[in-house]
Amino acid sequence: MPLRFTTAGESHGPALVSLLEGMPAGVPLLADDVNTELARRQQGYGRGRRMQIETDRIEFLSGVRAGETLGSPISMLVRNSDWKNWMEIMDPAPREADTDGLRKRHVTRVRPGHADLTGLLKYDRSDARDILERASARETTARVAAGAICKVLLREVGVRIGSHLVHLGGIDAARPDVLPEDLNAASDASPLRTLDAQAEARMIERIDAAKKEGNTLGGICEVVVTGLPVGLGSHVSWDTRIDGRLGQAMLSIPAVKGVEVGLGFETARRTGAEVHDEIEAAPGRTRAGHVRRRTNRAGGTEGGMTTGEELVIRVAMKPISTLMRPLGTVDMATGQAAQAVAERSDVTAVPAMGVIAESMAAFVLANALLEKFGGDSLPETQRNLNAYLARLDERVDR
Ligand code: EPS
Repeated sequence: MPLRFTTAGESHGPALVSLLEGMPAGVPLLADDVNTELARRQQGYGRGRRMQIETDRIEFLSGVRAGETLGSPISMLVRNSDWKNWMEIMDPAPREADTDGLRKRHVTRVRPGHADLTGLLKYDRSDARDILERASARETTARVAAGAICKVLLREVGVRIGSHLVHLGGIDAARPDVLPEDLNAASDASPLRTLDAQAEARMIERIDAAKKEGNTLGGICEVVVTGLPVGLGSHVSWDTRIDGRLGQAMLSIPAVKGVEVGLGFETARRTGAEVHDEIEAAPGRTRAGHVRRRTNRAGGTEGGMTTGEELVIRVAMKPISTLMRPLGTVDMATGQAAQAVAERSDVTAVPAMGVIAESMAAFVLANALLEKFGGDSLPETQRNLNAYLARLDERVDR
């Protein structure tokens, strides 16, 4: 894997860390390129109070100098403003025993659907805070930071990633046949990141009602990538297939339960003639190999490789598992039936999930790009890509 990233940090600890290795030198990079993406992730109607406390911003700790990447590991720090309210609870120093005050804050009434219970059993802990602090979707801040840099690399080679929300809590948004040229400019203008204003109004009512009920809502976002060259990923082995790699990345996002590429599950219901995209010559479409699919039901991949058509992925998120009107559970301290803990949370975070899905897609695609074209500097990567594109051009000139 030419590109790797890892994250560290607890939700109410001092900070989050994002470490990205393998980015070529010479990629123009400003803190603002990352901060803009972090701010996008913090948006969305239905978020809780925590998003008013935090204004996520990175500090580069390494890997960037004078506005360009150096080719060395890029590390970024995002401080948690809320930490000051959690310093005693999150203190790493050893303590003899928890005070009564601290013990009262133990999480033992584990939430159905959350990592609380399984994590507590697996890691042999008595306070589920030891699990939930890391299971928290706060971690996705650090993913978006790494993904933002991958997006810059992709932008430099003509690839753009956007997303929009297509479903929330039982309400579908209409998807326009032709998406706006700048997808994110259009979707970010909506409080739910959807392109259907009528559906948006109904979704907002649905969120308000769920909030009153102490309930939560899930939904679906669509990620769209344009400008990809044909041939990222490979058919040759299970773990080189681009759709498999995208699927893994998407399913690793907290609360994501399903991923579709193109028509996805619908392909299973149709005949072959209704599924496969007919191919026609299209001189000038270099990145697709001078052909066009008349339709794009495949969603931009065939044989585990990008086709050069738009990549279209749909990502489904379940409702958040912290309900203000809690579900029944077992208190793991006493073994008695109980109501689950109701920690402050969001009614829905589906709009934010779209931004996280973009970031994960950016990482997978940047990785596949560097795998195919390599390069220790951005100009070298670009030269290698251009040589490949020139070869695709030669094939039509024959
Ligand atoms: C989260 C619970 C809430 C969310 C949080 C994810 O945080 P808190 O417990 O501090 O109120 O706001 O999301 C973020 C902090 C974030 O940055 O997205 C959870 O339990 O997963």
